[in-house]
Amino acid sequence: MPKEAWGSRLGLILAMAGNAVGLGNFLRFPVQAVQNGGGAFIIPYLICFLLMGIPLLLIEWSSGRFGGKFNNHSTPYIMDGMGKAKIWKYVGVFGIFTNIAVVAYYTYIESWSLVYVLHAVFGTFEGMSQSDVATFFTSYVDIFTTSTGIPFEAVFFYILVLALNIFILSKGLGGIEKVAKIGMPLLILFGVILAVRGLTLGESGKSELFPDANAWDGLNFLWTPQFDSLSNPKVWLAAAGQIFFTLSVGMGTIQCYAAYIKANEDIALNAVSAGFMNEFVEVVLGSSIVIPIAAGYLGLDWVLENAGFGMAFQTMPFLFQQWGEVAAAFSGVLWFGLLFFAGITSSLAMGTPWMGFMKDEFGWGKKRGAWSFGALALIMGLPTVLLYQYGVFDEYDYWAGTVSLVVFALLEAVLFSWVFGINKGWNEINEGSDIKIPQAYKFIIKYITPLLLLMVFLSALITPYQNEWMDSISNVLNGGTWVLDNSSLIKNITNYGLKEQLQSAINQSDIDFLEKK
Ligand code: LEU
Repeated sequence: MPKEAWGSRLGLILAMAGNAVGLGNFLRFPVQAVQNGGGAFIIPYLICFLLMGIPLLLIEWSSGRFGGKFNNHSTPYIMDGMGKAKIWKYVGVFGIFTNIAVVAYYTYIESWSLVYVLHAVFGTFEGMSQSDVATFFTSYVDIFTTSTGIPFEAVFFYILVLALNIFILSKGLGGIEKVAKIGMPLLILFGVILAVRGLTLGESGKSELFPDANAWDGLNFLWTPQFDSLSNPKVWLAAAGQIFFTLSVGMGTIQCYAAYIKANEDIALNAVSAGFMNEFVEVVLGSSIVIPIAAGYLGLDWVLENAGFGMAFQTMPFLFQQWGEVAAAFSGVLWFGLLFFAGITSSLAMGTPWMGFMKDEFGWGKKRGAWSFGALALIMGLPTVLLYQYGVFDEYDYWAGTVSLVVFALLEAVLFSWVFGINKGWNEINEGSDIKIPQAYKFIIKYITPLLLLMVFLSALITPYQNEWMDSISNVLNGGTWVLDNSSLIKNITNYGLKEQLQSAINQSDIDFLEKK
């Protein structure tokens, strides 16, 4: 029986929900939804949640609690205990590095949020034009605008946020639980207030410059289902990617949290509750803030053209100014405070696999575990801060935040159903459970989830030119060749750094065919 355990069921659910609810819910989801056709995205997204998200949650929660029974608290040890081959331990180690690479850039965004709370309070954005607000951000992260080549403010706050994470982690589960108990309710409260604003803004932001501004257009775009997207692999891949990222599956953080659940305690209901809580925050709150508020002032067309990660920091502070000085400060604190809480409850989770591993392998205590984690995160993270303009940040997001999650999820799904064995696995899921998971999930976990994960992985390998699947297939049927997109995994692995040269070497007639479409 593990000595350390969660203080209460509420604490556990809030910590697990805090792990899942993160920057992805507010920054990544709306952008993915807009870029993949709004209502066209939602159906594949929900199907991916049911067929991959829920099964992976059940796999991870039950694997974690199983490992905890043998006093294992880290993915290498938990996985090692589930399969005889030594390789599983190394798969677990691979999972740990995903966490460190994600936390490296994730805490950088966390630090922006904290800084922007302060700037909102001090009224930095007062009277700024939209382009001033946007420039404010670019010069914050820019190494070229400082004479030394080091963006000191950015580095300072990055290290401060890392230190805060180390401090909380060194307090152990109790510290994580406390932050989740404060952070999650506040996040939801802040989110609800902003969402009410988003949902009631209507046409009040209309101006001479933006006569089409209408928040309802943004909401309609997101919420009018379009079934034609169901045949487009591009949308499915984006939906699957968002599900992995938002639920924090495929990284091992859930296993490590679940390792501290007592052997006879429920996991089925807890896993499903935390998963649904994440979906509520993502689908309801995440889609009711940035998109309608931006559409309410700048119009849906602007949103469609400019939807991107930058909206949160480069546009929102300007839009808040439209509500007057006090309301702008207030909204800025709510919005960036919400992002900060969302971020920190997730980054803390990413510390636990490393700390658990050091504990299992070397018997390290919490302080040593937390400091060594912080040091690794700093070493990995400084390049994202100092070389932001060179795309280091995006590379981390691609390799750690996208590819690794799918690879790890596929391997753990195989381990659970085919090596550990679905019958044993199903018993683990149902042991002590407060709800009955439908029997169909036994079939889904064994066959459908691994198969879908394999398909996602293979499709990422061979993503066609400009992600145009239908056209590429018809090009091949017409005797052409399959032209890979630069975003395809194969290209990223083999042509790294040489993308342009190789791009120009591919068959021009195939490109012409695809571009004519
Ligand atoms: N689930 C988190 C989020 O939505 C991300 C994860 C990689 C920790 O932001």
